[in-house]
Amino acid sequence: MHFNNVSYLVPLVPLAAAFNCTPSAFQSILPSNASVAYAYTLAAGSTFNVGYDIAYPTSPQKLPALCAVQINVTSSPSSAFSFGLFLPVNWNNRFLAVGNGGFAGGINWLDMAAGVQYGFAVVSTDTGHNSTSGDLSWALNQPQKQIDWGYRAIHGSVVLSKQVVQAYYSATPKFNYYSGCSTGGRQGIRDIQLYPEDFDGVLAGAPAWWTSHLQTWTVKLGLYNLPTTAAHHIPTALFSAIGAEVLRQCDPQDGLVDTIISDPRRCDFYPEALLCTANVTNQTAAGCLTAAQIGTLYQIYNDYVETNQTLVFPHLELGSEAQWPVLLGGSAPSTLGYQYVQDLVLNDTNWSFYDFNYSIVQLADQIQPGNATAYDFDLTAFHTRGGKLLQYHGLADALIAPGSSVYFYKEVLKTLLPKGITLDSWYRFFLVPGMQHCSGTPANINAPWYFAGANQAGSIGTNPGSVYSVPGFTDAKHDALLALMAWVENGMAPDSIIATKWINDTITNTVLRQRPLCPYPQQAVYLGLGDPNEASNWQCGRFGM
Ligand SMILES: *[C@@H]1O[C@H](CO)[C@@H](O)[C@H](O)[C@H]1NC(C)=O
Ligand SMILES: *[C@@H]1O[C@H](CO)[C@@H](O)[C@H](O)[C@H]1NC(C)=O
Ligand SMILES: *[C@@H]1O[C@H](CO)[C@@H](O)[C@H](O)[C@H]1NC(C)=O
Ligand SMILES: *[C@@H]1O[C@H](CO)[C@@H](O)[C@H](O)[C@H]1NC(C)=O
Ligand SMILES: *[C@@H]1O[C@H](CO)[C@@H](O)[C@H](O)[C@H]1NC(C)=O
Ligand SMILES: *[C@@H]1O[C@H](CO)[C@@H](O)[C@H](O)[C@H]1NC(C)=O
Ligand SMILES: *[C@@H]1O[C@H](CO)[C@@H](O)[C@H](O)[C@H]1NC(C)=O
Ligand SMILES: *[C@@H]1O[C@H](CO)[C@@H](O)[C@H](O)[C@H]1NC(C)=O
Ligand SMILES: *[C@@H]1O[C@H](CO)[C@@H](O)[C@H](O)[C@H]1NC(C)=O
Ligand SMILES: *[C@@H]1O[C@H](CO)[C@@H](O)[C@H](O)[C@H]1NC(C)=O
Ligand SMILES: *[C@@H]1O[C@H](CO)[C@@H](O)[C@H](O)[C@H]1NC(C)=O
Ligand SMILES: [Ca+2]
Repeated sequence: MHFNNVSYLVPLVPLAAAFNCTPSAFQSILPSNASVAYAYTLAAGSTFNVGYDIAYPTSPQKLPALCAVQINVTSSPSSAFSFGLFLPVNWNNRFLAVGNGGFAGGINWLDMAAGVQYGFAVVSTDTGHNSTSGDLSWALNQPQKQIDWGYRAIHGSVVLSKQVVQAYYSATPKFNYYSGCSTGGRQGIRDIQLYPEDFDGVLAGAPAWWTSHLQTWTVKLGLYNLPTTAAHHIPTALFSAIGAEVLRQCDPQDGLVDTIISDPRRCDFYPEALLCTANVTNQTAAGCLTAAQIGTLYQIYNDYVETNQTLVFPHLELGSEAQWPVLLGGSAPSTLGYQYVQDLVLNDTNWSFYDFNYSIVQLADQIQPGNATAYDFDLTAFHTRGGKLLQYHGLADALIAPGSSVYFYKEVLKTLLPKGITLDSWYRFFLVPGMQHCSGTPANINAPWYFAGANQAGSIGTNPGSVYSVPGFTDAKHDALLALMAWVENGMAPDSIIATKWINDTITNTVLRQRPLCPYPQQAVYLGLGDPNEASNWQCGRFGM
């Protein structure tokens, strides 16, 4: 079936379920703090009707035959979380947990759908609240709900759903995996810090790991471009002109003019090329900036540092401009930033983001709301139990600066190398040139970005929920989750992952480009001959090493 061309995976052996897919059957195996909301079977080809889920409203289609279950768990006198499970009839003997995004309070049905299409028994939690990604009001004076969001709901649902899987199939999952991006990336990393036994392999994309700094930097970043009446404010209408100038200067600096900036950090960008000349009456038409606006550019492209160059949060990269409207385009910083300060740090919804200063970051560091920040760089326990961590981050991500992933990798390296633990055999990190936050690439960039990371299958193709893996390239060379499995199960470490770009991101169209992603600090180097849109004409390398 799904794994026919993936020889290292065992063939699917359909197991008879130990009991029927009914609420009472599941209830009978659960502890008293857990209650079954529903359990029913879906025939192959069905749509799972999500009903009302404000965070993940899309009902996945064309599912394999499965048992759908939702279970609620009381986690404290003032908190509860819920989780959904898809238990396929044709089970691949493996367990997968998928993560969330932002502050979304809901079950990630689309990522579950991609997981169950492979044959995984798959779980997702609502993280203990009910909200859209950008609405943090649920957290005000709710420390227990914050803890559910921070780490308890993911761990609790993993522990309980492993028990459910074991009972339902009368078999222990052979391997346990995790895949998540953004908050999902944080959830995976936080979980292996606190509970190293939970997973054999973790795929963590664009991790929002540095919560106390990331959310506060989000305020700082928004403020760079505010108020909208100020001379230094850059209207969103000018972002594309900035992006075009960055591309003009930085694309060739990696040696190949191909609309892709392979390594933005090696570009010596000269923002003054954007300065308006005399007598410009319409800046949008001229696509130019004033000196004050260029000052804002310098802030955006530079790290947020405090006294003595103390790093608070890394900068956005050159080439991220197309996604700037999300955090830099409004008349206020993103709610992901200022509501975090209001609802989780200060407990004061009257606080004005214009009063932001560094003491807020220090307070957030001290309180650590929900203990969400994944700041334990000592991953020894996860390494020792044989875990594998595969991390990635898009270089055109303007929601979470990719430098925060680089920083995390280096902190783990600095922590473990002196203890005699090298990373290469169990932890690799891939930067993705031209990819935005977790998925996608601007239409004029067309960078290969698809490798079946979290959120990706659900954002491509028609019939949401029906897509999984990399259609046409269902193997460990192209699919990051299969690459992780090959690493965990067969010791085949990913020396590269080939990312794919279809024309117009439509999987029924032809492939426009494929290119390898490389383990940090390597990058893909064009061999100088042949079609640069073919992955085989590239190799991973490192200038000067
Ligand atoms: C389970 O939780 C969901 C979401 O909070 C709620 O809608 C549902 O009524 C709950 N079901 C039970 C049986 O408690
Ligand atoms: C639910 O109850 C079980 C068994 O008593 C306990 O081990 C578990 O920690 C509880 N879960 C939560 C989230 O409180
Ligand atoms: C979530 O809240 C909305 C109101 O904002 C409500 O209509 C819906 O039923 C809630 N969903 C769950 C699962 O509790
Ligand atoms: C700008 O406009 C002024 C007034 O119309 C004119 O004197 C001047 O020559 C113009 N400068 C340029 C560079 O076109
Ligand atoms: C400025 O130029 C833009 C883009 O050409 C155009 O859409 C806009 O209407 C112009 N504004 C004014 C005030 O003429
Ligand atoms: C900055 O560095 C100087 C020189 O090392 C030191 O005296 C001072 O205390 C530092 N200030 C802060 C705020 O860390
Ligand atoms: C806000 O409330 C939390 C408990 O929910 C507490 O830990 C924190 O210290 C409070 N913040 C301030 C600034 O008092
Ligand atoms: C916010 O301000 C309003 C009006 O001044 C006041 O009634 C309210 O108590 C304040 N809320 C907090 C959390 O300080
Ligand atoms: C920083 O902000 C806090 C909270 O608004 C305020 O109490 C404090 O005085 C500010 N500190 C400085 C140095 O401005
Ligand atoms: C937060 O997590 C750390 C481990 O990362 C732990 O040492 C600490 O006790 C936790 N703090 C709270 C308040 O739970
Ligand atoms: C891609 O999208 C563009 C713009 O919508 C359209 O003009 C073009 O025909 C599409 N190409 C294909 C192959 O679908
Ligand atoms: Ca280039």
